[in-house]
Amino acid sequence: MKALLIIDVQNDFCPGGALPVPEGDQVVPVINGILDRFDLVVATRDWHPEQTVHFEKWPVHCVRNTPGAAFHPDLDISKVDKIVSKGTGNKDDGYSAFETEELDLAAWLREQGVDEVYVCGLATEYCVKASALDAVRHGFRTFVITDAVRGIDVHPGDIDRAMEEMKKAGVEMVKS
Ligand code: VGL
Ligand code: ZN
Repeated sequence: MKALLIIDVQNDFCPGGALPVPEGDQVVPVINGILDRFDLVVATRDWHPEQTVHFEKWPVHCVRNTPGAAFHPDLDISKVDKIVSKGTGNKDDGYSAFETEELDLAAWLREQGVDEVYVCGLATEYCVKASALDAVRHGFRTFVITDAVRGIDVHPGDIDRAMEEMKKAGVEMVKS
């Protein structure tokens, strides 16, 4: 069973948002076009409290229940089976979809019969990387859909380094 894990395709991570990922919105049509190929679709959302240590590193973004935290309006959430909120605590970054307060995602995916996890969304070197590395650690065959992710590259080369780190850990790179 194949699951698609859509990471944080939210307004604040798209151009015009509070923490824009360059071309972040360009993943939306790519993701919409592949949804039907998966047995299960999970979408995460960065869902921060108003105050968190995370905002010492980053501009305030994706505060829960604000327009910036909403999914990109063109993302087809009608085909999403489960929405997982992450970054909900105030003491850490909460980058990984596998470290949330509300759900043991690895256990839940396994219960559904999932053995392959395909990761897409934003941002490549933060939440996509953390989630893909955790998926491998939890024993899933793990893929990153390279044309359905975008990164920030705060320090030029961050995205490339993240791709290498994921490959070394056993993540496979595929195109949509
Ligand atoms: C993310 C930076 C801050 C992400 C979340 O979703 O990759 N990046 N918060
Ligand atoms: Zn965040």
